[in-house]
Amino acid sequence: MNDFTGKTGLIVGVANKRSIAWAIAQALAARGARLAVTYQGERLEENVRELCASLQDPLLLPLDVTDDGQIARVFEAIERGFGGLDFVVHGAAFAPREELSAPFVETTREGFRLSLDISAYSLIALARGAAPMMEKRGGGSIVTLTYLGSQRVFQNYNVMGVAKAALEATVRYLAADLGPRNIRVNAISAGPIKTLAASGISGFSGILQHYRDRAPLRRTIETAEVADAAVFLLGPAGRAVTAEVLMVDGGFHATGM
Ligand code: NAD
Ligand code: 0WE
Repeated sequence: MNDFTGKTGLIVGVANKRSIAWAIAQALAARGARLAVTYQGERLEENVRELCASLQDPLLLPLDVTDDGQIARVFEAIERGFGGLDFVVHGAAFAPREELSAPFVETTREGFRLSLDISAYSLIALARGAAPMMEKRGGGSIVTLTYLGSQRVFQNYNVMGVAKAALEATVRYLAADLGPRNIRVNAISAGPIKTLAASGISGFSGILQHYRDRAPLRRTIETAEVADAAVFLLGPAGRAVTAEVLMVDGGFHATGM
């Protein structure tokens, strides 16, 4: 059920070994998948190159998701290198640091634009690039990463919450659009994990402790647990699941008082 031998995938959102997208890449590679892994700019290239040394014949490609030219070149390289594509993992998110500390009402037009461009629009652009190659393979599966801050207010998550709400709606609209071509689109809503994207967010250890105290499982989650959910959604076990937001948060989302 969870065999990815002969399958090829695109992984976007690896910054370092703690990245959720990296845990997903490892889980897929361990099951036989061949991967194209992208890095955002030269600053991260060396890091990602070292990680990918452990993969079987990876394609390493630069990708800033705000750049349509780079997106086009990624799919050209995959067509040339792999001759097809079965899945995409989207783990790119960004909001300017100030937007995650100032009061939400102070959200700037440019901060809003950039946050939604990188964190939500990019899924549409990647799905459009991937769809023709997936269709040739008889279908495909796309997974993105989201957070409960899309549905509930978390102090300081601010415009990222708005971006994740847009991302989750994008999942549903893409699923409806691409479903007839047997391309599935889903999101995993992960509980908080101390990754690069979480570092420097003031009060993050307090958020982790709140989940330990309140989540039904009384603990936080690990990247490997998100990866197992991704393996399900990307592989044949998830073949009837699309337009879904799968909560992988120890049950925190269900708690009230
Ligand atoms: P991370 O910092 O390892 O990953 C974020 C990635 O986004 C980085 O690889 C970064 O290079 C990439 N990125 C940012 N701007 C980009 C751009 N313009 N072009 C291309 N890539 C760009 O942190 P992570 O926690 O692994 O985050 C991955 C995803 O998981 C994000 O969507 C995040 O919102 C989501 N998520 C994280 C948590 C958490 O607590 N860590 C919880 C739920 C969801
Ligand atoms: O999606 C995220 C964080 C994404 C993120 C992180 C940063 C930090 C560095 C986006 N943009 C930036 N910009 C930077 O300059 N998470 C789900 C993790 C997270 O971030 C929070 C959280 C949680 C959880 C911010 C405030 C409150 C809770």
